[in-house]
Amino acid sequence: MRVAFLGLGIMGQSMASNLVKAGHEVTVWNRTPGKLVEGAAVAPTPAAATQGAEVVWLCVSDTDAVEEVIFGKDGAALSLSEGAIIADSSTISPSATLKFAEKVAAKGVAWVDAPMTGSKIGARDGTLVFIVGGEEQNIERLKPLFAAMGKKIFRMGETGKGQATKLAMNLQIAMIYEGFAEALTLATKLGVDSQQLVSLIEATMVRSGVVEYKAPFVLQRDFTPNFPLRLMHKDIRLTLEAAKEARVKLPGLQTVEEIYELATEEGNKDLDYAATLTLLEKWAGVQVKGKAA
Ligand code: NA7
Repeated sequence: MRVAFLGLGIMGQSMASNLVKAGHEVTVWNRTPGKLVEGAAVAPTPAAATQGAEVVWLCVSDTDAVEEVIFGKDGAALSLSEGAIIADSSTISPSATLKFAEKVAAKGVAWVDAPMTGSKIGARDGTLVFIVGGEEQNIERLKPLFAAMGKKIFRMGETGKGQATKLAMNLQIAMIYEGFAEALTLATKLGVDSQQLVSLIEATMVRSGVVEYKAPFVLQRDFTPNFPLRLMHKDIRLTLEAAKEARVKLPGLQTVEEIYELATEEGNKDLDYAATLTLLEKWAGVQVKGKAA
């Protein structure tokens, strides 16, 4: 398929590369020039990349970035062909997604929201899980592309439902991790060995995919970003906004948001979100240690 891929960040660069490897004809664009994908053509603007594309795949930071890339100066909307599909793997506002979809529908273009989970390793290995909203027939057309970048697709309903579900998923990731970080901090302060605590967690119903994934990094104090704190913070804010629009109260997440705010003030926004632990450690006057540390 002819694909314009817009946004070559941590996730987008690997995703576009996997599309090329699967034999698709890919033209890439990134706001900051110089990011390349072997085997893909490079366009100077989103509009130029979109010329003649059957699918425009987006993977940029946030709602404003999606708006700019599609509807801004030299945006993709200027050269969308009738019958094209926009697939958006950025995590953005569900209500803004509906507005954007309505705008491009006037040009005969469909919008599929396709945020994903699986972090940079999943993007690199083509094992992402896509959480998708849109018409079944459009998702069907995108299947070869999904297959090149991921291992599973969950269709959650019409356009917008992918983003809504992604927020509900990240809400849990953020809160489960904070629970783990608080438990580690308290246990360390009370003199419990953190490696032993992790072994116990893994042997009991307290275990979770989040802890299983994060514990080895945390115990080695490796906070290099798999999923940067700034992006999780963005998702937490999006979730709180969506909850406000829907008149849903999320008091637990509200508190977690304050921790992210403070972690950002501490200068940790570009570390992995696991680095929120360091704030708890600072308050408690302890440092969690693993066997290897
Ligand atoms: P990164 O690595 O922070 O990459 C973000 C990308 O978005 C990168 O290509 C940026 O371009 C681009 N970006 C950011 N703002 C804009 C604007 N205003 N216009 C155009 N392009 C922009 O994020 P990830 O790849 O980890 O994640 C991407 C999304 O997937 C995000 O929603 C996550 O929550 C999930 P730059 O190179 O800075 O010029």
